[in-house]
Amino acid sequence: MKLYGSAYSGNCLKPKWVLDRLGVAYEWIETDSFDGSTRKPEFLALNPAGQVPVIVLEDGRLLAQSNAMMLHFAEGSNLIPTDAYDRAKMFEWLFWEQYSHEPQIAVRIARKHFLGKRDDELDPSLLVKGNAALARMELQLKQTPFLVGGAFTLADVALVAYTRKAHLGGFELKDYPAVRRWVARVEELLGIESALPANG
Ligand SMILES: N[C@@H](CCC(=O)N[C@@H](CS)C(=O)NCC(=O)O)C(=O)O
Repeated sequence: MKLYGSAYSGNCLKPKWVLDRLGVAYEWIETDSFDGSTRKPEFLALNPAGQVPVIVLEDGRLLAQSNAMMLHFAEGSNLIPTDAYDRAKMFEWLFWEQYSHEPQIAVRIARKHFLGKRDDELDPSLLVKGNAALARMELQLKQTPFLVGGAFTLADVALVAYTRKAHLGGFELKDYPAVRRWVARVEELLGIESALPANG
């Protein structure tokens, strides 16, 4: 399998982490989403949306969208709850991540950290809505060790991707202690280096 992604993109790391955890072999093809690579005809033939991540499966079929990719790879594993309600709660977090978390937190990280925009050049609602998303997670993680109760699921993989780097977007994780502890817990389970700032 060939996984096209950028090592700087949380969306791309999500399916990578799942494949690594499940011990599935694949080739990583580093693809920059800022330098025009995802607009080239050969890339658009893989994903007409012009976005990474996208994967070419062993039989040549294509799959894009980080959460769809994770769900495909994790089918039948303990990253997806078997209980129907818990599975639906996992989906609740996955859909929420794409609508209420990633568009604020990942976008602010991209504009501030990667594109070097000053705070006064950024849409002020990104900070407000991003903090609201972190507060929503804090509320849950004060009560349970993972987003879907006691089990580590794809909801945690999806949401840790940008939460662990939220400080690069100007968010203060020290204001969300339960989220901060959860990030460390999930990073350890994924076997990845801590991205949390020492004091932030
Ligand atoms: N909802 C998509 C978002 C993918 C996405 O936004 N990819 C970015 C990199 S993180 C990209 O390729 N951007 C280039 C573009 O949109 O032109 C997913 O979860 O896979």
